[in-house]
Amino acid sequence: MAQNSVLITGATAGIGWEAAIAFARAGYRVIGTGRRAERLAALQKIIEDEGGDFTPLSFDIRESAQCHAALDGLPAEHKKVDVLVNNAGLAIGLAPINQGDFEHWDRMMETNVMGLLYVSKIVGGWMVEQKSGHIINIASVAGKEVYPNGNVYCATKHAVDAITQAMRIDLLPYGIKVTGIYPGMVETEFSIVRFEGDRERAKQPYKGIEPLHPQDIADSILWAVGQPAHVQITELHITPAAQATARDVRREG
Ligand code: NDP
Ligand code: 8X3
Repeated sequence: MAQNSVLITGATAGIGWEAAIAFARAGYRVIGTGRRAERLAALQKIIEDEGGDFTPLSFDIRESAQCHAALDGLPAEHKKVDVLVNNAGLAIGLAPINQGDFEHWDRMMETNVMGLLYVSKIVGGWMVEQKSGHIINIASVAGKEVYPNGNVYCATKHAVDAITQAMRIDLLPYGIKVTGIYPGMVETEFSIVRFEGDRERAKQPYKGIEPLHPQDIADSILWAVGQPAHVQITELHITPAAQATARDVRREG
């Protein structure tokens, strides 16, 4: 029987990294993307040392030409993708709308929305041809709620939510499942990126709570993908036990 395969965007860190390892351990052939080629090489070594199969694909998801060149250039056997995990994304900055930074806004819009669309069109096109597949979009609690100073990041994740719902309709005729995952706080490089390398500030959101670990989200993705053929998980909302909404968090101490 042919080996199942998964393509995960943003596999160089956090949720994508853990998902790549989890899928490889579950026997999937993994294609992992991200800009940092050296991280992809390190991930490849970890997976191959465990006997898994990993293909690194380094490109900037904001650039449609790079998405095309990297993905179109894959050998035909790698274009049989059973699962696409649209995970690459970021928040940059946390400022009221009147103080926002245009460059930050561009980066979030281009990565979280346009990048996801470019990859979905290309890989979704392969799935349409094969009349099967499962697309997992990593949205966020910020895709259902807004919070102070989260304006544009929340807008991008609301867009991911809308795209997820729309894809589920458009891809229905082809037997392609679409799942949206809406995590609360997960401790990854996310806050380090948001606060532009300020590691002390990046620790603040997780002070006094046990946040989600990226493995928790990886496990949830695997669980959604592992359902029987007739079952589609449409949405998974996952928060730390200490978080009720984007703004309601119970902190110890
Ligand atoms: P990390 O910062 O740890 O990982 C982000 C990943 O996205 C990296 O692999 C990074 O790769 C990739 N990425 C970012 N920009 C680009 C780009 N221009 N081109 C290609 N790849 C890119 O964060 P998380 O693991 O936490 O985030 C993963 C997803 O989960 C994001 O969509 C995020 O919005 C979402 N999320 C995160 C939550 C959290 O609390 N952490 C909660 C809810 C959702 P590289 O830099 O090498 O290009
Ligand atoms: C990341 C979670 O609450 O920092 O999507 O926006 S949050």
